[in-house]
Amino acid sequence: MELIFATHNQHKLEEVKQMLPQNIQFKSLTEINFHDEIEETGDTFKENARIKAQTIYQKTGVHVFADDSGLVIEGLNGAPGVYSARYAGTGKSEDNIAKVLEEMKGIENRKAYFIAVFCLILNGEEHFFEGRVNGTISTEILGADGFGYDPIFIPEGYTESFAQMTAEQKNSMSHRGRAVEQLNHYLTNINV
Ligand code: ITT
Repeated sequence: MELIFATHNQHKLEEVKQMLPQNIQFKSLTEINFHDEIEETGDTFKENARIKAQTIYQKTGVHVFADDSGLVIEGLNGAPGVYSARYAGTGKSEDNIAKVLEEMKGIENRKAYFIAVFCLILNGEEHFFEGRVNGTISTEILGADGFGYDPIFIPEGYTESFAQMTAEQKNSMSHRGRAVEQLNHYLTNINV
């Protein structure tokens, strides 16, 4: 079966590749030679996941899935949310992190969660899978691994940030890990 992962984010690609079993393989957008930006005009993770998956499905007619994800911070009324990738406006993770730490100054409630919504289009039909992980926002940068907001997110029950964990550790509890688990379960059960 041919399956495309509709993302331009190499980190997502690597994480999902590590998590999906060998028998489920996918092609990246680079491999299918698709380099255009897909405009994320939705107000929700679900809508944006659908937009990305549908854009590639309309172009190729091939089975496809997309991941829309982000960090939701209680004390910032849900920001950066669907704007996580472009929060500081530069597209750079360091700037996004700096903006969050700045805006969190003086805010006591540091609770947050990461969410990933996957949209799978299989035989033209849409299926959605969602994963979440609760945690808190640290007061400083912790660790250098991972990507995005990993250096400031400490998952519940731990003292290390995602950027201080191994990829396996992060994947075992992350929002994306949980969404991939469901995707895998679905694909395995329908025997593709
Ligand atoms: P694609 O749309 O091409 O998949 P993107 O990076 O633009 O790539 P999103 O629109 O879903 O993806 O934005 C997700 C952003 O949320 C991402 O750029 C990070 O800043 C953040 N994010 C998502 N998952 C994360 C994770 O596991 N660790 C750290 N930050 C994460």
